[in-house]
Parts: sequence; structure tokens; C-alpha cells
Amino acid sequence: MNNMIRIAIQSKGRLNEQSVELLQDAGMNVNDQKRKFLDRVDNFPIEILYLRDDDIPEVVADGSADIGIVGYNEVAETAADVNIVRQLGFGGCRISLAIPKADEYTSPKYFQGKSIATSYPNILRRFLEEQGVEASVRVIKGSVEIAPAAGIADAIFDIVSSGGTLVSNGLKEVEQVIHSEAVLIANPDLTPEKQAILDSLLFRIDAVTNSRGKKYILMNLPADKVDEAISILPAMRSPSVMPLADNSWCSLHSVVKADELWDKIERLKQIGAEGILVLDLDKVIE
Ligand code: PRT
Ligand code: ZN
Repeated sequence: MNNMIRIAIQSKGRLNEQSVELLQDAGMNVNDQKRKFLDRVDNFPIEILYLRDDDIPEVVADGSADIGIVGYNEVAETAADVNIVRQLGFGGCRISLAIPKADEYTSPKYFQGKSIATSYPNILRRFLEEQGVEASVRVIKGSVEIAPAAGIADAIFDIVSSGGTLVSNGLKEVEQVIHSEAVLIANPDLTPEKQAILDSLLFRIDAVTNSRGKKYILMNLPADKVDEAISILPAMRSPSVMPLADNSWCSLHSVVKADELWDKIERLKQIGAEGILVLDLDKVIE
């Protein structure tokens, strides 16, 4: 169907919740309570196909779905013919080589002649080839981290985020081979009609992702401190400055990064800002 776009997202697992949330924040009525395999959204021309993450790149490449949300690691592993249209800022992790923590490590030459367990054999083989290292790659689908202790392999190549899993299995991370986050992928041959729907979805997704990690701040400020305030608060263009009835004061509005908020508030108070309000941002259209 040309008047509709189909998106593949993970049915359950680490990326499911944030994928659904992104579509909901973009205004779509996604019914995540009573979920079917394929679900229509009633207020946007999109249907949602819930799949295992491993299947998403290929399903988008062959056109069974038009777009998808999946970890970049899965795209890199399958080398599927898809376009990466956006990085989505969640599901961050790395795929790393890890070895028993007592072993000494100086370079990838460590892996020469060793065996490495992984669920990502293609990414690993590309890395080993680049490094000129010959090692035997053992494909294991789950619980890769137990392979060294179980005597199945000398080392592992697996997803790491906090690193806690490695530590509790007596391993240490020695090479970060790729960095990954959730990405929006698209079939490279979308019809113009589907491309138009994707463009309107992207417009909404950008408004949502641009607002993340940002706060709206407003305050009253002595008029002669405006230049100093602008240097503290570089906003999308520059802060909005509005006169107050008492013309020695003005009102100043701006957008700040959430992680810089308290530092900026302290500096603004030092130059005389009063009545500071901080609000959540919902959408930012640039
Ligand atoms: O059932 P399905 O096949 O759909 O799901 P799955 O089990 O294959 O994948 P899932 O849901 O575990 O992960 C989906 C995606 O989330 C991955 O492809 C990555 O892009 C991303 N991601 C982000 C992660 C992690 N962080 C992560 N920490 N995927 C897996 N992990 C594992 C890691 O391997 C380790 O075993 O979580 C464990 C905890 O990690 P630490 O380092 O925090 O201890
Ligand atoms: Zn999977």
C-alpha cells in the first residue's frame, strides 16, 4: 500500500519501550497494551510490525517493512542494504572484546590463534582482518559472557553498556570495536508517496529528539545585564528579551541543556536574575 508506511520495531527487549515512546511522543496513537503482530495507528498513516531485533534490518532491506528502529550493531552485523536516516539517542552501547581479567593485554595481537565467542561474527571478522589477526570465531546466540569460564572460548566479543556483566564474569574489556545506538533505518527505494510520509514522520521525530535533554528557562533581569546573560545562555538563536513595565528590568527566555541547568542558574543569579522559572520542553521545531 502506497498511502501508508510500515515501521518494524522490536517486539520486546531493550529497545521496545523507547521505540514505542518515540512514536507516541511524535503524536501517534500506538496501542501498546493489546499488542498484535501488526498494528494500525488510527491518526497517522503508519502500521507497526513487531519483530525480533535481528530480523529488522533485512525486513527493511527487502521492503517487507519501509522503515525500522533497531540498534546500529544489528545493521552493521547484517550489512543489510538500508539507509540510516537518524540516530535516535537511546540504546547506547558498544561491542567490545573482553578477556579474562588476570591476562595481560597490550594489543590485538593477543587474539592471534585464540578462540572468541560472539553473536556478532561479521563485525568481529572485519575487525580481526583489519588488524591482521587470525583467530577462531565461535558463534553463540546467548550468554556469551560465560564462554571463557565454561571453557568454550578464550575471549568474547559482546555488547557492553555499564560493564557490570563483564566484571561479574571475571572479564575485562580490552578493545571497543564499534559504538552503537538505536537508529531509524529506511528502505533505499521508497516510492515518492512513502518518502513523503517518512518526511512528515521525521519532522515530528526531530521535534521530539531536539527537545530531549533541554529545559525552557525564563527570568527577570536588570536591563543592563542582558549582554552578560546572553553570553551565559546561547540559545537556538539568541535568548528572547522582553521589556517590563519598569524599564530598568526585562524578562528573558531561553532554552538550556538540562545537564548545564544548575551551573547556568547560579551564574544568572550572580548577575541579578530573579523569579527564575524552569519548564519542561515538549517539542522543539528548529
Ligand atoms: O528478542 P530480540 O532478539 O528482539 O532481543 P535481543 O535479546 O537480541 O536484544 P536486547 O533486547 O537485549 O537488545 C536490543 C539492543 O539493545 C541491542 O542490539 C543493542 O543495540 C542495545 N543494547 C544497549 C544492549 C545493551 N545496551 C546491553 N547492555 N543490548 C544488550 N545488552 C546486554 C549486554 O550484552 C550484557 O549482557 O546487557 C547485558 C548487560 O550489560 P552491562 O554492560 O550493562 O552489564
Ligand atoms: Zn536479538
